[in-house]
Amino acid sequence: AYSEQEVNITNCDREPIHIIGKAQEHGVIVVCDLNSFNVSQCSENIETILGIRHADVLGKPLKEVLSKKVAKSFKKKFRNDESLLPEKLKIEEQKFLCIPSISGDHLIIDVEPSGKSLDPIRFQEQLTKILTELDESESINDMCQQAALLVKHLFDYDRIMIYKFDEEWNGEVVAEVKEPELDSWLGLHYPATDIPKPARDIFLKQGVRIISDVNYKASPITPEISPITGEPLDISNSELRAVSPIHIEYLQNMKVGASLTAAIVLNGELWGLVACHHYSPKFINYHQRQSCLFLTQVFSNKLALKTTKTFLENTAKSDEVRKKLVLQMTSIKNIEDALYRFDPKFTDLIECGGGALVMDGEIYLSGETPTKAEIRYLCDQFLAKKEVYFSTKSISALYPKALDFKNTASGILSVQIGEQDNNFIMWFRPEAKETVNWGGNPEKNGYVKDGIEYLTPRKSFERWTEKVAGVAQPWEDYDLEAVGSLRESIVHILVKQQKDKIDSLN
Ligand code: BLA
Repeated sequence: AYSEQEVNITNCDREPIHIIGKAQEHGVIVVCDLNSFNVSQCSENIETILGIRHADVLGKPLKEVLSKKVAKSFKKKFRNDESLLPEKLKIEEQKFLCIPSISGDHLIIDVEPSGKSLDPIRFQEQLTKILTELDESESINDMCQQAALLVKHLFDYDRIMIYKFDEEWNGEVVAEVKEPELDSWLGLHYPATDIPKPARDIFLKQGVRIISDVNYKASPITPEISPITGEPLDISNSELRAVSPIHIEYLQNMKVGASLTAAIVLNGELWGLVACHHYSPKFINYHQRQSCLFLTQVFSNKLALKTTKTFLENTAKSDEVRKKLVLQMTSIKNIEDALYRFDPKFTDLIECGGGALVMDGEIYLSGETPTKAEIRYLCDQFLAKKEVYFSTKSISALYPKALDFKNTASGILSVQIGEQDNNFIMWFRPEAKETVNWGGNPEKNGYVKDGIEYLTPRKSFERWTEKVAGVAQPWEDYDLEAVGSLRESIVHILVKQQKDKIDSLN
């Protein structure tokens, strides 16, 4: 069973947030049996929100608990295999929205205040604005900034961030729009543990989520165990699902009162989040959350287009350089001279700090590099045992001696030329230095409770900074592509030179 005590900062991935068994305070979770359409479980705040006694609803037909209309519509759509849509509900002049989702044999209904209904013309204006403004942005950075501005404009949270994941699920704040009195968090990084895998998985499915009041009292869903399955109920599709106590502490440490989070998805994977903070409670209604979902979907589509475009542009740029290098190699004959004595050099092929050619026992350097002795040692002790292509953004993680030259070569991309000889072409990238700091932030450094260290984002940031010693900007797939093409060209030229030599002897 679920126990808060068992979870601490070292095992976040194991917290079973999908069966948390509680609802946020601003709405009621009503669960019913999809066979009988009788209510099987319900959050206890039904008394305060809908004025219905909890004891009176269990086992009752859904139509008697909510309304005939709502129950009939869900039932009909479910039985016809149609997708279920939110239904309006009015109880004593108060307007609610019943938002359905399905979990196994259960229908889960989030009953929440419907808020002001949206004027359809204004709604359409909003969507058009989203489309045009994101369309006009030039780069991915620009698009992130535009998206943050749009979200600020639409929902007015105090701080809007676009948070981007790296390949290990650490994240960086890449765009921010905020109230002027707040410190900027732009450029700050956080470790993957701040958003554990279960939380990321739910985002991928659900897309958008609010925490309306960080200091709320979660309302238990009772009975705790589903009478239908005899197991805890998976409520991960419910937007009203209560929040992990660890994440609540995290937000409380930041003095955040409410949040809105939305997923940015690229090629089926979580690329990043729109993360919004408010410094007091804040509820945005279902329709507003749908607008936010629309925004992130438009954003995701544009992101896919821009990413493809960036790949093609970089590949084209490298290909220009590769063609010139080929021309130099075919006219000069001496391959190493052709690669590093003229303009362009092999280091112009991709973005790097420097590079080395290791050819027939000689080493030729270009740009910022480790010493020749260090490179020779690296080739003999490490690279010679690797595949033809080798790349890493942190060579020191695999070969600790490399920390000595982290300022020139934390990242290494190398190709072997010729299978037997130890001939290599290598590109280097220096350690990516973190330039942003928390200057002037008066916040404390996290705290310890019951022997467990809990984290504030500031502490997370410091932990991240320690972790990235000896780590360079990662190599992109277009870098690998460019290096692969160059190798093919060189092999081609070498084979031809060999053949010409043999022909001239005959
Ligand atoms: C969830 N952590 C989250 C979420 C975000 C972050 C955005 C999703 C919130 C939501 O569902 O609405 C992290 N938020 C950030 C970061 C920034 C921010 C990095 O604004 C930076 C500006 N959190 C920890 C540690 C643990 C942890 C150490 O820091 C684990 C022990 C857990 N985070 C945690 C859990 C959730 C979470 C369990 C899921 C909460 C839930 O959905 O119930």
